[in-house]
Amino acid sequence: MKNHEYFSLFTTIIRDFKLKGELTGITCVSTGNINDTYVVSTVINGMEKEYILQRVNHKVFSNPDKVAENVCKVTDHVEKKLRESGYKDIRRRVMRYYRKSDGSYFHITDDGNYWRVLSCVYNAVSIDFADIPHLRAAGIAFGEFQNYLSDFPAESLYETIPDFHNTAKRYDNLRKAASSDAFGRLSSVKEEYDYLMSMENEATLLCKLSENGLLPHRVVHNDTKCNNVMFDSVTGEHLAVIDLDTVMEGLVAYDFGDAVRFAANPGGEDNEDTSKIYLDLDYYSAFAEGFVPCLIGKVTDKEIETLPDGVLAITLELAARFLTDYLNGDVYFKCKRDKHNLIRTKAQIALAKDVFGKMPELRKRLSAIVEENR
Ligand code: GN1
Ligand code: MG
Repeated sequence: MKNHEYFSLFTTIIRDFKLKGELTGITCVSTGNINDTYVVSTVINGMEKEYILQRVNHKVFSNPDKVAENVCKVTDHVEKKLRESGYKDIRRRVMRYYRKSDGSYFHITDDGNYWRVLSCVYNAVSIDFADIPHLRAAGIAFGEFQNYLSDFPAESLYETIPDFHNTAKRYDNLRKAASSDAFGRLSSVKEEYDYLMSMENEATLLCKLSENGLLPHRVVHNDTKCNNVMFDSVTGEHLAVIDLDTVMEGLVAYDFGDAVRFAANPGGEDNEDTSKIYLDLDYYSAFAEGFVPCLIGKVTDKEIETLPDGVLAITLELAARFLTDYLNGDVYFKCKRDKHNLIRTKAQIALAKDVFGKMPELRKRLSAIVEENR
């Protein structure tokens, strides 16, 4: 779409939601791989107010209304917990969905796209490459989020993406994509495919422990990239946890693992130069120092002990998902470069190899944090 088309669409959406003020500016947030996100500015009586406008990818989230219901149940619950804890500035600590006057959550365009409006946390930033203080704060944000949801009725949540972090199923999907090889790409990715297959036991370890009743399922965030935490732009303090579309039952180790996978790799998730990719142990420690103390006494010892396994499992799982999408012809993740899914696969594999070599150190550092906080 051209600029003036966005302007006209967003003006229509703002009117549809009966938001006050005139649209004055649009900024695209280009980091997401699934939904399309924009920050829009409006002005009313000389005062500026920002909102998030987001197109929900309804191929990935096939039931957007159910996603909205989930998110609202979760944000209501978190809000209640924040109030009970005596927080004052609630609007900065939890994001909200706007509803239309008929109660619905979406502006649906003639071409069938679902647009929603979310509150914008003021005087706050989201950070793709967090430094150590921000990472520690992100750890606390996701740890507290976990605690707020510890008594949330899991059965009331709709499964927005079935088997989202079922690594065994993700591996099955990879095998299926390889056996049909619909785009003739398998021969060029044999090395990556073989490596992932050789790591299947490590990747599925936590799923097996869970199947055997050794790790409980809890309501977790499921997409704990540090850019899903808003930070105060001046103090760096953590504010709202955002991107709640995948809040579902899952394993705590995957929330821990995904946060570390994303934030403790200074090379970034899709760096073509894999020599830049590694797990920075101090970044790992910083996140763990924020996250783990929130969990102690609230989750089982086995859950704590297996947190490092989550880093390896989720990195392998994401590599498998990227490679599956590459073999399937790039239908799921947005591709912003040629062979983007293959580049992402290689980056995640490079990271998984480094994580694998550092597992003893990850366990050692975790034990030290646990000892200090018991
Ligand atoms: C997707 O769109 P984004 O960045 O919030 C994906 C996550 C991946 C992530 C990798 C619904 O999240 O699972 O970890 O890309 N979300 C979905 O960057 O598949
Ligand atoms: Mg997300």
